Amino acid sequence: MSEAVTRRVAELRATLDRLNVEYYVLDTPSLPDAEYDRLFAELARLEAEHPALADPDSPTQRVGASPASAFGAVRHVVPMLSLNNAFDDEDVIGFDRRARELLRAVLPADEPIDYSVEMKFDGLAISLRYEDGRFVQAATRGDGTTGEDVTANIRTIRSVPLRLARPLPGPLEVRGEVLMFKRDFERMNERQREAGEREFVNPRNAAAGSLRQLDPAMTAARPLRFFAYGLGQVGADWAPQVPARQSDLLGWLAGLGLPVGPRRTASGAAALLAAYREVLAGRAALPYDIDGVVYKVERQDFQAKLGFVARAPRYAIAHKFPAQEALTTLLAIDVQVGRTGVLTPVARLQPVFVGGTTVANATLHNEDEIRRKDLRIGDTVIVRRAGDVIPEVVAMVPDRRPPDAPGFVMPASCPVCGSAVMREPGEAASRCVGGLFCAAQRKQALRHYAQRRALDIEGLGDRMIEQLVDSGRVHSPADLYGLTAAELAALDRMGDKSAANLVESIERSRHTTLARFLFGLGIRHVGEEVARQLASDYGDLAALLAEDWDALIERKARIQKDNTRRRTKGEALAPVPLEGVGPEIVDSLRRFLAEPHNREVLEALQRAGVHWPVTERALQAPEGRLAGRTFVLTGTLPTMTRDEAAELIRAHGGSVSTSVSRKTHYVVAGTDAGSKLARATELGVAVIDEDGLRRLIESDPVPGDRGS
Ligand code: D41
Repeated sequence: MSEAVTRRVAELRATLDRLNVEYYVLDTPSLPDAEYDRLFAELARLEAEHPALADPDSPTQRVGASPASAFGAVRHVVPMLSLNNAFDDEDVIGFDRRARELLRAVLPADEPIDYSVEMKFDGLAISLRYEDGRFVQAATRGDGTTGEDVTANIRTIRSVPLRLARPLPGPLEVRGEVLMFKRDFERMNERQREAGEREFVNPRNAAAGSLRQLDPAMTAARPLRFFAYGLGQVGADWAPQVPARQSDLLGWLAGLGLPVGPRRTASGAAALLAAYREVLAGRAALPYDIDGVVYKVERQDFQAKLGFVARAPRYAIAHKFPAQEALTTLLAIDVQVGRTGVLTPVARLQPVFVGGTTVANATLHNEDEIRRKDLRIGDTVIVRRAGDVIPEVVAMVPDRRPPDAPGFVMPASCPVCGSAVMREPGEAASRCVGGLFCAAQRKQALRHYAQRRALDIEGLGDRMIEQLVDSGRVHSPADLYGLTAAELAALDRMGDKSAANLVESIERSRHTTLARFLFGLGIRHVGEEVARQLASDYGDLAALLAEDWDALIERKARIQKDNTRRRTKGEALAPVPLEGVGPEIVDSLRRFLAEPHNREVLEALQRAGVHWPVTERALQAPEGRLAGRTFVLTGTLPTMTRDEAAELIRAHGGSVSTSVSRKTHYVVAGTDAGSKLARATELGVAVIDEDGLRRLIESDPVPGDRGS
C-alpha cells in the first residue's frame, strides 16, 4: 500500500473528526453538507479498498460525535435510526427492487409496493417524549442511541404542543425535525446584522445554533418550528390503536395536535420518481428548505419484515435533491459598470455545479458586502443557488484561506472609462462619474433606449451594441439614426437581411410618443410612470427644457400648502404640477438637463427625426371615451397583455394606476386576479373584464359604471 494512501486516510479522518465537532458540538459548520458527504465517501472507499487501514475510531465507524457536555444526556429507548440516501433514479429503483425481493413471500408478484412520500426537512432530528399526554422531555438525535436533553429549549417552540389533544396514558415518543422557515430566517439575520452580530449561513445552521442556546430565553427569541414524521416508544396499552400505515400515522399525529408536513402516497418506483420531480419543481415555493423527499413503505407489517441494516431501515430511503450549496474558489473580483454608473463587484468563480446548473459568476452587490463577508481572492467560498434565485456567495471557509490572499478594493477610477469613482455618504453604491462618456454606461444607455417599453428597436441586441460602441461608431442613441444597412452588414454575425431589418426598426422608432422617448433617455429615477406624467403635464419636450426647476419646486410647495388650506375649508383643490413627482426626481431631471452633453444628444435626436406626433396630452384629451377614468389592471386577460390593455386605455384618454383606491373607477380583472380584485370588492369599485373594457370604449353601458 502506498504511503500516499495512508497519508490521505489520516488526513481525511482528521478533517472529518474536526468537521464532526464543528457540526455536532459547536454548531459552526465550515463546509456544506455535500462536501462533508464527499470526504466521507472518499474515506469509506479507501478503507474498503485497503482493509489493513481499518480503525475502530475512524469517523466512518460511528454516527455523529459525542454530545456537547453542556446538556444532559438522554438515552433513546427506541434508537433513532438514520436514513440511507438515494442520489439518482437508479438508487430509487434499486431500493424498490430490494424491498420487493424481501417481501416476495407476502407481496403478489405483479403488485407494486405502496409508499408514503414526505418532505425531507432540512433541520435537526428531535425526539419528543409525552407521558399521559403531557410533554416531558425532548432530546436531540446525537449518535442515535444517546442524545442531548434540550427540553427547556424545545418547550419554547410554539408549534410543539405541551399537551396532546388526547391524554394517551403512558409514554409516547414523537420523532420529527426542528427547523426555521425561510422568511423567519431572513428576518432573524436582518436583526443579527443590525445588532452587529454574526449572521447565520442558512436556516439549518440557524435552527441548530438556536436549539443549542444554553439560555432557553435565547431560544425562545428564535423562530423555530417542529414537524413530526414518526414514532419512538409507545405505551403498551394503546399501541394497537396506532395506525398500521405510515400516511395514516401522520394523520393520527396531526389529530393529536402535532404539526406534520405535506405528504402523498405513491405505488411503485415510477410513481416515486414522478412524485420526486413534482416536489422538486415546487420546492422554491415552500416556506422552508427541504433537501429531498423521503419514501417509506406504507404498511407497518411490511416495514417490520424489511427491518434494518446498520442503524438504517430498509423500508425507507431519502432521495436527495441536487445540493444547493457547493465549495469553489474565488478566482477574482471584477467590477461591472451599470447604466447609472453603479460599480458592481462580481465574483469570478471556478465553475461549479450547484442547484442543478454550473455557476461561474455571482454578484457581490457592493464594497460593504465584501467586507462583511471578509472575501479575498483565492478564498474557498460556499456558493449557493436555490431554485431560480441568482447564485450567491454565502461565506468563505476561514481555514482554507491561502497565505497573502489579496483583499478587494473598489477602484478609485472607473475600469471602463477612467473617470473618477465616487461614493456618496450613506450610500452603499460606488458610481462612475463619467456618465455617457463611459463606454459601459453608453452600452447600457443604448440597451435601455432600444428596449421594447422605450423606443422599441427590434434587433438591436447586446452583441450589436457591443460592437457599435467598441468600434466608436455609436456614442449616443442619436448615432443609431445614421447607421446604414451596408455598414451593419459588415459587422460580425450580421447578414444582409438582418441588417436591413435593423435599419428598418431604427427608422420605425423615429415615430414614437413623448413618454416612451423620455423613459428611453434613462434619466435616473424617471421610470415609465414618471415619464408618462412628464409627457402629459408638459405636452412637449420644448416646454420641459424651458422649465425653471427651482421655480417649479416653489410653485408646487405653494399650491400644496394652499390646497391644505382649501381642504380644511372644503373648497375645490387646485391641480398640483407634477403631482407625485418628488424632489429627488426633480433634482435628477434638473441635473440631466443641465448637462450640456445631454442637451446635445437631445438636439441630435430631434435632428435625426425622432418625433412624437401624438403627445400624451392629446391622448388624454377629454374627448377620449375613457377620459377622467382611472383603471387598475389585474390578472391574465384573455386576448391581450396588461401592457397592451394599458396602452388601449391611455389611447382613449383614461389613466392606469397600479393600486386600487376609492379613486379607482374600474378594476379590469382577468383570470388569477388576486389581492387587487379583493381590494376592489372591499371598496365597492366596479370590476369589469376585458370584454367590459372594450364595450366601455365602444360606449355600450357597462353595469356598475359610477361615472367620473
Ligand atoms: O424530514 C426528515 N428529515 C425526515 C427524517 C423524515 N421526513 N422522515 C424520517 N424518517 C425516519 C425514519 C424512517 C427512520 C423514522 C427522518 C428520519 N428517520 C431521520 N432523520 C434524521 C435521521 C433519521
